[in-house]
Amino acid sequence: MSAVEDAIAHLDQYGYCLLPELMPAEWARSFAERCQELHADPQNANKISGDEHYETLFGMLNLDDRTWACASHPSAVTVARHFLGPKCRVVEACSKPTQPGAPHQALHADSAGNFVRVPDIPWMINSMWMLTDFTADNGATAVVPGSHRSRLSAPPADLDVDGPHLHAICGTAGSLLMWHAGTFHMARGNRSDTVRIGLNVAYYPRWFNNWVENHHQPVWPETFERMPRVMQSLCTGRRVHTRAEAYEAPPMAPPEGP
Ligand SMILES: O=C(O)CCC(=O)C(=O)O
Repeated sequence: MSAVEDAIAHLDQYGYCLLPELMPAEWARSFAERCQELHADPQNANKISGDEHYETLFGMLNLDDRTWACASHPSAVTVARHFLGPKCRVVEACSKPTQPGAPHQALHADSAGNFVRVPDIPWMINSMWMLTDFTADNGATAVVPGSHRSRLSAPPADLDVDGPHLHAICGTAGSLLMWHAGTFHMARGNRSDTVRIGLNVAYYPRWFNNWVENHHQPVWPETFERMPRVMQSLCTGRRVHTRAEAYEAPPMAPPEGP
């Protein structure tokens, strides 16, 4: 089996897979440095959520073209298409630094909050490019293997995040972690003295209503124009500047009962 076929089989069985060293480590580390500058730029403040420990900068497809090389990497796309179909798309890419002193992120599944019971087919394949080395001490993403088969939209409240169910997925800069959205996961706390930076790229099937993720940024028309064909073929959503233009309006509150 090829490395990608192995990765697909692993993701199918355990809910995640690791593709080590897909990009040169120095390339990834230099991209990580740029991510830090983008987080510090006041022009991007309206695209950032989180706090001083763990920030998410949305809209990376518009902010740094290296994002495209990650999002359209043939191994990543092969895995995403295997689970979501040939027409799946890249909907968002974000930079996620975990600062020294950060506590564990809350354990969660992705884009599952609107399901009463999650479907038994994948509704999203998520991914994390390690732009710095990921270690158990500096905030590596941790997963609960097999939890994608639970059909739960959120982890059981009593699951001990410091117990044996959580596996820290470690790798050198340039490696790629991919997971089924139903796999319970979190960024571990950062007990080291260096920042951990990941580039998160989210793949969705076209039937999914991406309005549910309320920070996602659309691909700008001028970004789309500059993209190579392979990246354009993965960005088939509306090319606009604001979320209001990209996604349908939030639903109205249900009418009062009699
Ligand atoms: O930053 C991480 O390691 C985890 C990211 C995450 O939980 C997510 O993108 O849903």
